[in-house]
Amino acid sequence: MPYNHKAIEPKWQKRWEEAGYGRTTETGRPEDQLYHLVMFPYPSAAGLHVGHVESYSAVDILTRFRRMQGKDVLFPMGWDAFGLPAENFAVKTGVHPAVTTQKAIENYTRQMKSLGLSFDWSREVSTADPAYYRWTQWLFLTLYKKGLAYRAKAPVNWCDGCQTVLANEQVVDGVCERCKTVVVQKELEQWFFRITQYADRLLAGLDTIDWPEKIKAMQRNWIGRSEGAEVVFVAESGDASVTVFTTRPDTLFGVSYVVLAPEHALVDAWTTAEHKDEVEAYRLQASKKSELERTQLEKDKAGVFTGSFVLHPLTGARVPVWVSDYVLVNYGTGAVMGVPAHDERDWVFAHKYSLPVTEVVQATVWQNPDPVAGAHAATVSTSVEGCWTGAGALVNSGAFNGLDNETGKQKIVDVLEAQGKGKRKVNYHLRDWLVSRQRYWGAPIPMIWCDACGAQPVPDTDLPVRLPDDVDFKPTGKSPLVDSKSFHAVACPSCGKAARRESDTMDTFVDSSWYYLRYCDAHNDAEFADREKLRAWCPVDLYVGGAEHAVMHLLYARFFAYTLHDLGYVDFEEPFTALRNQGTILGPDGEKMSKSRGNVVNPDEVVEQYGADAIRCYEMFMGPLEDAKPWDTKGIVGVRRFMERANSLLPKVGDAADMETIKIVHKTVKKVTEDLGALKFNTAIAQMMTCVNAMMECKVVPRIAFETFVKILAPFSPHLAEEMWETLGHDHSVFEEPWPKFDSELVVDDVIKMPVQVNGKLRAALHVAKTISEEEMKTLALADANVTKFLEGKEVKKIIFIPGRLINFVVG
Ligand code: ANZ
Ligand code: ZN
Repeated sequence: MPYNHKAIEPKWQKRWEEAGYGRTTETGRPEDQLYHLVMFPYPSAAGLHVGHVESYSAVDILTRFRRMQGKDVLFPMGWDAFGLPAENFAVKTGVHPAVTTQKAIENYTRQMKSLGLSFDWSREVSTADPAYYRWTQWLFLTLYKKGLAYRAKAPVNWCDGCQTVLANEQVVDGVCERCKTVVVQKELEQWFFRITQYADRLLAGLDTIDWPEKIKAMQRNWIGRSEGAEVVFVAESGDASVTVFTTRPDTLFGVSYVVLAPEHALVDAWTTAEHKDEVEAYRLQASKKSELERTQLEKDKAGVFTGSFVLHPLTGARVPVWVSDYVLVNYGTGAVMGVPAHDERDWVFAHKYSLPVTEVVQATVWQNPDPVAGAHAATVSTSVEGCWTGAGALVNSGAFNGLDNETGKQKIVDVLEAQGKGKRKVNYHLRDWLVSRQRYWGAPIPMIWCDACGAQPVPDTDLPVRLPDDVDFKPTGKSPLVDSKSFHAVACPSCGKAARRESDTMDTFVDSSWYYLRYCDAHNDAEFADREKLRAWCPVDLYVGGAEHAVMHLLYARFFAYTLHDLGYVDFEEPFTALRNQGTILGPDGEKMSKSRGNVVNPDEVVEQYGADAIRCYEMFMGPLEDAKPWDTKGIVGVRRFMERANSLLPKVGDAADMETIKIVHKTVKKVTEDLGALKFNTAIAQMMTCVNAMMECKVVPRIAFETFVKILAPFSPHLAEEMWETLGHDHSVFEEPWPKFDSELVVDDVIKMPVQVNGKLRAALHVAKTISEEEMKTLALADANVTKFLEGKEVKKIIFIPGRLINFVVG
């Protein structure tokens, strides 16, 4: 029986809106309050895509289910509204980003409502709303006052495409994550957040949260904890020294040169007159390269000699000092000891410039007690032949000869520490978060520059610092705010003299690092959120979104939570207790959906043709939530047919004492309840399909069974379920019904096929009552010829009996 989704879906959406369905009741019973969050979208002109529908539907289903279980669930929605696409559109067309963004938000809202998503719209937030970014600015100032926000001149990532600096996290394989322009390094003064101060805790916290291992691994890798030592090389002249960072102090006796990064502070002082021109030319050339070009292994490792020498800390040998751009100034100490025999980059470099290569770690099989592992170790050599980066015994290393290199490493550092020539050191690859952007469509950084007083924070009472409208959007490499007269002229809050506002805006990741807090108390204009409300809802119980946010958003949000915790604003450190990533929905051709491929499925069209209930259920039925899966039009037709079949049962509902059907529904309740708890939507739907098929066989479908079925269908297919519920004669919403319980007696099959094993091998399978006792089962099994055949002449040592599952005879 087809049903008219175009009539019933808007009807129920209107009723829910009127009844305020989705609004939290704030029960005040923390044990009943849950916080379900989906990553809020950037409202783009393209509208929602099927990937949004996937994660939003999943969490909507779970939320409606928990509400029926009596929970008060916070399930909010908002807009990550600042950002470059709207600004770039303004550059092209002159249409103000606020206008474009507002239009997009309206479209997204319409689409979300058409899908029957039960967000608590009373808590909607937009990061571009001054009432919101006022608190983003307050957060900036709070970090600033605690020394966690600072301005510094540093080599930073510059994207010529976006005409702005980028955070390290926004540079992917050397190119701008957004526009793919190769990112270059520039020395610029910028604003940073001191995320590195939290490196250790951000690492340790990962062990306490229920997140996908893959995401945790990416964060660990990004934080990049690296254990090693700093080693001091004193200049030959004796009046200066350079410190290097190495993870391989065991290779100290293999050092044949020291390399400084071209930007290293010692380069000028240590370059002799004779080498000045060459070094200068080299530095200029290096400054034009991207970090990608500098770190690629295949690249020719070029460098220049400074003319100076340092002394080896243990042997006293003369070691030449070179400059090369394969050493990065902003990692470790910006200086490296070159060990060509055991480091691939050093190997290439040494061969190019004929520097000595001394083997100090010998990959010998004999010294490994396990010959197999030893042989294996010897085969996993390196991509550069002759260069051994693995383990082995120390040779050419004086008193340390013969030690395995791990032991040698510790002993060598012990000696360096004892002689004051080095110390153990842990480094992190994580860099401080660069948060200033030279763009318009973002939250202004609330600082004021005064010639007399220097950088001054905007007083809290003057927040928000609003974005002006009199700007030219054309990017010039400077913030468009620089030229807004109305914006930058301001009195210094300290001395009152004429000063100017900071004209950079904040990275939009700052906006999105704390939005989940604002939902707890979206309209508070005295605080970013009330402490009690934060306590009631946070941390987020379940967060669902795309895996592409593994390091940026998810790391920044964790950093903010840790800082707010330390500053006494929140009780928790980890913001998201559990995280799940939805898998990518591919086009019908199995490829990533893209405009150019023409394989994009537009959710609006699917809703129009098949209905919101059908797209929700179909996307959940496609496969496990976290898997990538291709769109299949036949699939959605099948899901729609399932709902029509369910609907077609209505006229058959009546009084019948049909235990078989009642049992199937109980089994379905059990399966759906358990599957929802585990976010296994696809198998829950499969069970409901089985249930409908069974009911199709009935002459009369017992009312009690059918009503129970409608209740469990409701979270998945809310409109149709409400309509069916009404047709069944109810005048209240099905969502006011408690989630059905199953009777455990009714979900067991009475007769099962119990396997009989002898020494774990299957020898028979007998139809028996599920509740059969061990004694009875033993008797039956021993009456089976195939079992006795295998027991003959043997002693039964033990009988393993798992009630309802199996019996196993262990014989000797
Ligand atoms: C000597 C050595 C011998 C090294 C050897 C490796 C193998 P991670 O794991 O990333 O911390 N290094 C140190 N600072 C660097 C910089 N600023 N730019 C480029 N390379 C730098 O790597 C640490 C290793 O990378 C250090 O250990 C150093 O080279 C190099 F057989 O020191 B090693
Ligand atoms: Zn860019």
